[in-house]
Amino acid sequence: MKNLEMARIFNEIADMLELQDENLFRIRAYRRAALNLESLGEDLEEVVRRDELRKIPGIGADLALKIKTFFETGRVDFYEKIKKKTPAVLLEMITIPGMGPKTAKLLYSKLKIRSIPDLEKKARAHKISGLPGIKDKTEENIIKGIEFIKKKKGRMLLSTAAYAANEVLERLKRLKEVKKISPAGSLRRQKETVRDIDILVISTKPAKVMKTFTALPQVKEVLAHGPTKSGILTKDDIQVDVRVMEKGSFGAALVYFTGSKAHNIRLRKLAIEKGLKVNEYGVFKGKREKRIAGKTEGEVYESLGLVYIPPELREDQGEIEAALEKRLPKLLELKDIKGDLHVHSDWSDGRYSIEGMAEAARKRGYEYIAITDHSKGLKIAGGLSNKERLKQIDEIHRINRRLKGIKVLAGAEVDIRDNGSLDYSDDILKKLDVVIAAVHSGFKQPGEKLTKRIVTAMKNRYVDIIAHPTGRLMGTRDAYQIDTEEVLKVAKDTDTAIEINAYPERLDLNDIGCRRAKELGVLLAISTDAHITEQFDNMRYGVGVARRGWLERRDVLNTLSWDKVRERLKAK
Ligand code: DGT
Ligand code: CA
Repeated sequence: MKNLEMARIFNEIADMLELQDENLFRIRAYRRAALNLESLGEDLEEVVRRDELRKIPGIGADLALKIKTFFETGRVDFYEKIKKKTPAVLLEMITIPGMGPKTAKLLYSKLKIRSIPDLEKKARAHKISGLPGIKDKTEENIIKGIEFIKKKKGRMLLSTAAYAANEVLERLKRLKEVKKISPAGSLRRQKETVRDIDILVISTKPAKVMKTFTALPQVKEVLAHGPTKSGILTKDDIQVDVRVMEKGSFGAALVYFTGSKAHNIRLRKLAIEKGLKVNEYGVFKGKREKRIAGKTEGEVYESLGLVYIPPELREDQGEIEAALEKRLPKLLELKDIKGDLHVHSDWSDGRYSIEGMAEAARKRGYEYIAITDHSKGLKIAGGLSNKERLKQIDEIHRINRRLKGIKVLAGAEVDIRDNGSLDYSDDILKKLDVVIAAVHSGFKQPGEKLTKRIVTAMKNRYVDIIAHPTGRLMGTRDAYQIDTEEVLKVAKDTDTAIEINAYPERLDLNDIGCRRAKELGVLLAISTDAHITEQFDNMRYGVGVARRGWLERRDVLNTLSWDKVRERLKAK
């Protein structure tokens, strides 16, 4: 389908007309046409064939002719013509959030901007502030806008990737020609964001697999259709590549396509040192290149003198050395998790009752959950007043007498106020089984102040866990400027656990932070912060972070049974 391509051309024409200060109505006409093409329910080519283009809202005689010519000749002359006249960098510049055509043109002509990196360099060198017609904040906004674009460019959350991959995996698994199937790439390594999805299949009938894959209902566009490798774009614009290998190469291919690239490079070097050769087909020995491994990942690693390295560790961050010396950690697993220490109910901003959340947790095989509704300062999230809090504690005790098979802990997610004090007094805090404390305001404060607020909170003997310590929301908000090292050190000194918040946008503390926490001997708690029962499923992303941070069962608080958790918390 060429609908989106046509829409993109119209949108670009509108951009270029805007840069030329063209008539506003003309610009709007192109944008409106683009919008209507994007939401057209059928193949545009069909409409052309029926000669019904003028029936599409916003398509007049002129645009209809352009579309028709595009299908006949593969090009739109008007588009090619103004494109030649418009510097490409200007078109790129106006995609930066907050950068209008006026500013873009001014910077382009005054500073001779050649590319976005060039623009960034000049912004950072303060060449923009002070130019006539430029506002004070513009320079700062441009830097922020470029950062935002760079980060966002083509990466999705791990959870989005996992969901899209699963839809493809489930469909392909049903084929009898598919003997084995596995995700690879950054998705398999559980990286917090993923650019594209890689899937590996064993089959003796690759043509059949390729045909089914490229015709799946979720396909928007087939990017490549080859005999053993194809790529598609889903309707959500997610790229999925599927490769078919033969049985003898599956392990080697899985190692190769799981990556990371840095890890693969180290493996190849190691092979060369041993007089071997490793690639996606296997491990080969001698002049005649006899294959000595390839069927399983285990035998590939073994042939290189390594123990099996779990995908989450394959980042060339010391895992090769550890595998050579047989001192890899025995990584935490999802099944080690015994409960969830950060859960909301309809007493604050959750959707379900305490019993509803507890019941869902019990079905998952948990031994306990802590109900940690918000504190009074967080009014927008329905924070509980002192009186309501005391009432909730009583209610939880009552529920526990009724409920079988799961223990509900009376907890609270207590707001850390601006001066580091807590939103409830100690006589309330000491009545709670679990106290988690978190910053919910003043994200833009200087790092020193934010660090001090968290440190002060940790020094309170009743604070058990610091929730989402850096406050980041991927795609929306950067981590606040806290001194993580200082926070972790004080966590260790004060016997405070640090949360790995398993919300896909948060994953906070992140993998790097976890590894440092472990080095310092800080205990972590993996929590879902669930506001609905479905969000209990996010635990696996939290476990993914922990595994990428080299954590073992003993590093994680909620792998313990409640008795042991209570002992640990009481020790503070
Ligand atoms: P991303 O960016 O989230 O998609 O990350 P990956 O790791 O999935 O990267 P991708 O999709 O470009 O490639 C998948 C794997 O294929 C990668 O982890 C390692 C392997 N690979 C790709 N390109 C190269 C390469 O040039 N050399 C080596 N040794 N391996 C590569
Ligand atoms: Ca990938």
